Amino acid sequence: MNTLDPSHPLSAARTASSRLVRAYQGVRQEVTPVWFMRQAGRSLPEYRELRVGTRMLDACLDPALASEITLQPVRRHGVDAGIFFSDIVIPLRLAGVDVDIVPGKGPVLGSPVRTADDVSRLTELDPASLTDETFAPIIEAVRLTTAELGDTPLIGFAGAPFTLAAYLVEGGPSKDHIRARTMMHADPIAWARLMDWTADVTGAFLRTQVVAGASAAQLFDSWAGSLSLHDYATHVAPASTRALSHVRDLTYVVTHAPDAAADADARADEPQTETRNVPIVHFGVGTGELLKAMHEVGADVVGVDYRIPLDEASRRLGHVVPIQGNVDPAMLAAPWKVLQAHVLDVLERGADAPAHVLNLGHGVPPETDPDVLTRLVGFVHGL
Ligand code: 1CP
Repeated sequence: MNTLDPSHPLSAARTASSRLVRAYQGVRQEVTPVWFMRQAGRSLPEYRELRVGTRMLDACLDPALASEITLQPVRRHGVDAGIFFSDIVIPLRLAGVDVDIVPGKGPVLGSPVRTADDVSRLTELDPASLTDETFAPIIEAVRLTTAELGDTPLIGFAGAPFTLAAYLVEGGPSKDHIRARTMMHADPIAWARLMDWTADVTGAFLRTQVVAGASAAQLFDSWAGSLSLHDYATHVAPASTRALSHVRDLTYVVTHAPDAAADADARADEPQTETRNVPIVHFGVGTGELLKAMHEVGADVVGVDYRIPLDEASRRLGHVVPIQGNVDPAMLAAPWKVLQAHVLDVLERGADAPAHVLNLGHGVPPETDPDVLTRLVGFVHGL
């Protein structure tokens, strides 16, 4: 167990009783908390303006810029959380991998990792080299951001080993991640080495954000939906557990005011303390068949994409897991009445789970009218 610093927003009781954190811990909130995946980014004119002339990864490593971009959607929409502006490939870059983000495309590798020798070369980059010094721009950006956010929690995130490996092996974005899926069967030993290395690199990135001030952690296994349940369980889940083990031990202590209604044995005049862990969310696209397995790798909350209704997702999770999702991003451009009816349906189905955080089923499409997101937040908060 590792207790967060007393100045951490969770320990200092700034975010510990926020709607988002409590919902992630399974306590249903009177008002459903809401945030949007990819809320910081291309749908906002103020983002596009700030990004002019700065490459994506340079923006991520500029603390003042990354912090400002993280705060933009919180100010504009009044969402219940900020998501740290960064990218899943940042820890790869900081570990020494030749990777860039090409505008309009996504992550592109200088040399793809296709053979056992390539894996050996990659894994010579020691994850232990990712120290606080290497992560300094991330730590500084998180500190600047949480100082501004006050009682609003910041969500830290990282890519899951499989999703990162899909980019490493393919060399860039791909449709079915077929080379990565071939490697896991053709050379399971090299694959396991690749996954373990990636787990430690991405896990260090996630831990850094939480220790620096994030109040929750989300692991994105965006492309896990291309896997069968068997392949996921055998060749992917152990590495995701390993990645999450970097944050699983992080705890904080909350102190409850003396409670007059406390049980008779407890000294009513003494404050009660309780140790809680930093909540972990696990999300993937098209992962209806994997929800239970994705919970079991060590997540507290499961993010659901728009392909499966939340009541069905909750049933598959045994009705005991808080869920996040799953407004269809396509609905954001539909007439308001249509979107409103869809959101009400999502909320009603989300009532099947112990707690629900409203989100999209995947990221905000770049062409989304930001005013629709603001209106949606107001609508959910006003219910
Ligand atoms: O030019 C630009 O503005 C770059 C577009 C962009 C942005 C805004 C990229 C390139 N990354 C990001 C930021 C980002 N990436 C965030 C923080 C902002 C927020 O969510 O509000 C997050 C959480 C990510 C995570 C990310 N990057 C994922 C997982 C989430 C998901 O959407 O599934 C993935 C798969 C990536 C890779 C990536 N980075 C960028 C792009 C365009 C892509 C996807 C490429 C592909 O389709 O394979």
